[in-house]
Amino acid sequence: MSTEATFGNPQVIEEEVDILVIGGGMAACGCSFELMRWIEGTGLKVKLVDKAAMDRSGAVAQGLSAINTYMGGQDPADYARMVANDLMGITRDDLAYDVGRHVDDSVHLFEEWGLPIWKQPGDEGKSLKDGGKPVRSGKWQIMINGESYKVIVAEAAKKALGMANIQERVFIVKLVNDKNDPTRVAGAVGFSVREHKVYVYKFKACLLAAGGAVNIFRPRSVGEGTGRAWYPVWNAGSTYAMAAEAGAELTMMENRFVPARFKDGYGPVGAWFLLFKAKAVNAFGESYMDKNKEMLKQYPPYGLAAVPASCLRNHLMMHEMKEGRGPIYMDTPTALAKLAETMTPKEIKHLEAEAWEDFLDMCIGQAGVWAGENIEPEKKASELMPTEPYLLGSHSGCCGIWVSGPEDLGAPKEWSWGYRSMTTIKGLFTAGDGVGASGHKFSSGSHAEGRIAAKGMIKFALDNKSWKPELDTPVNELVEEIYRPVRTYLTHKDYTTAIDINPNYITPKMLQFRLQKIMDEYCAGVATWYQTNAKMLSVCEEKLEMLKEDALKMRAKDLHELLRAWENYHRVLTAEAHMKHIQFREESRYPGFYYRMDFNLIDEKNWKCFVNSTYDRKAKKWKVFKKTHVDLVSKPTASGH
Ligand code: SFD
Ligand code: AMP
Repeated sequence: MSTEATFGNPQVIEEEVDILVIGGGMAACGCSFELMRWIEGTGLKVKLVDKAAMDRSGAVAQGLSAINTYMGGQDPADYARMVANDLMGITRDDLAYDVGRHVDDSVHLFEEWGLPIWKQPGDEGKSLKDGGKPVRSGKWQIMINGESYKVIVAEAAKKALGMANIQERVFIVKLVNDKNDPTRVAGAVGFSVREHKVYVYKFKACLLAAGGAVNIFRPRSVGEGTGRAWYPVWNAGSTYAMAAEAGAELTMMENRFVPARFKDGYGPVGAWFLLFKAKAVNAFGESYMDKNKEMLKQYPPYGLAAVPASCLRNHLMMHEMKEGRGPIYMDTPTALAKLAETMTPKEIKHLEAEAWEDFLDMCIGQAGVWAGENIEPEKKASELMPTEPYLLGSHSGCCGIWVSGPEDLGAPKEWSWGYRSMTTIKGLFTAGDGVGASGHKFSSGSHAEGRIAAKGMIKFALDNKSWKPELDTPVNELVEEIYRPVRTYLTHKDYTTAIDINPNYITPKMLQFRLQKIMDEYCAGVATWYQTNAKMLSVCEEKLEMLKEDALKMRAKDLHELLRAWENYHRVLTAEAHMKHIQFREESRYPGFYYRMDFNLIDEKNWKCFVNSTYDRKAKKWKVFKKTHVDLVSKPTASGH
């Protein structure tokens, strides 16, 4: 019999390292770079595994046109206050402050590695580190020529790690707990998306930084646009699902981000609002932020915030749409005309080029929409639209995993348990989209947070140097589980003449449609204008239970479908966590992101708290509970925190 690896008979590769980095995005690149700074002489072995190719993997794949978190001399406590305000008061100020005090160093490194950062006239050629003044689009954001941002950041990480310690195109399916201690992780298992190989890693510590969750809700894009989304479609909830299954405590999974975006292409709006000073208007040219500002008074911090929270901006916008005054437009012609008032014709041409470059640097599809619809932004306004919901912890959202924070910021003792960035499961660390209750890190903050986690991981690995990981499940069982969709396909494929139609299995694509429909219609998606209630949520719960059962019957006719099958499995579990948290929090904390119509208010007395949860992998049950929130930066003090 041949021993050659085939589709149904993968080669199994087992490897033991000290530290495994799962993901190759901003957080993972930051972590890798920092790990290698401290590792010399320790004898620790590191490996990074990414489902894609690091040069273009993750949210920064297409590039970005701004770095949204850069202090540049501002107080990290002010930053932590902004984060809390934008996320309606419930964030971990200790985590946000820690990112704030470290983030600039990452940005300085990006520039040193070759990322072009816009400078004020006269400061061109002077680096940020040497006092060069950046072009700020907003209080915290700086402009970059960022088409190759990810390539630059990945190059530094790859150089630090060495290619021998990097495994690309391997999708990690699950973490494996330790045989002798269920509160500890000992390994991770995944498969190659190019070859018939299953990889089994054992380790002392691991960073789980596989991004946020996209395509859980039915997207607005249909037909030929299907697959177009704002956040990267390859962020499939792996971080949250794998952490939950390993037993880690999640936090704020009810939170989501519904970005207002340029319609159909999902082009980001930040540069238009902040750099070009454009206004968003209803169909009659009225600014809804001015017109509806009284509506802000009923929400904390009761009109006191300098900039209303992202969800509240949506809330005011949707009011116009629901009242019949849509579509909503970004008034690009007025903004550009105003800026052009004091410009020479050459400068005006440059300004128009910048408007295009904003999209060409990070969302080429939107430039495609402009070209396809004959939109010249200086002449014609563009429609804006609130998108389908996204789950993430690094952008303007804060769902994620509950982690150990810094010890020196006066946070409650129980927010810190020895190793910074470790989850409630021993040896399991996270960063970027993985860390809950502290959004607005963006690309730079995620990189910085990866670096912060690296130090905690080195400490943990050294403190446990003689410890040997032992998997709680035999390797052959793990391999069987991962290849189940393949077996299902091979066993049943000849039952019918059309391989997509078969009573014995469901295709990953169909399962994804089903998940998206359930979430859209019952869990406050676009179908119901982001509204739900307890009754709808219990229907959602029941349907998700059945979907979870059927998920075990997904088929994989090739390696690509095997990837899709496991991505969907992660999506279903993440969606379930989201639904359970929304069900538990009996208020509408994020108007404009979602509404519990049966509790359509913010209840500061009962719900100014974190909502956390754990998942029991064996019983397949969630436990959801409150956790006390403590404000660490509510009032500015002389020391800044
Ligand atoms: O315009 C597995 N972001 C912006 N940040 C900024 O600083 N400025 C901007 O301009 C930003 N904008 C923006 C942004 C993102 C997107 C998509 C657009 C516009 C269109 C946000 C940042 O990009 C984001 O905060 C960080 O990238 C988050 O970092 P991180 O590391 O948490 O996630 P990642 O970079 O997506 O990386 C995830 C990695 O995991 C891999 N992966 N590997 C193995 N097994 C699995 N099961 C895996 N699942 C995933 C991925 O391949 C990837 O390497 S704007 O909107 O404001
Ligand atoms: P976006 O392009 O919407 O992802 O936003 C990029 C950055 O700009 C983020 O830091 C946002 O919080 C910020 N931002 C976007 N729109 C506004 C706005 N209208 N007012 C203030 N900040 C904004």
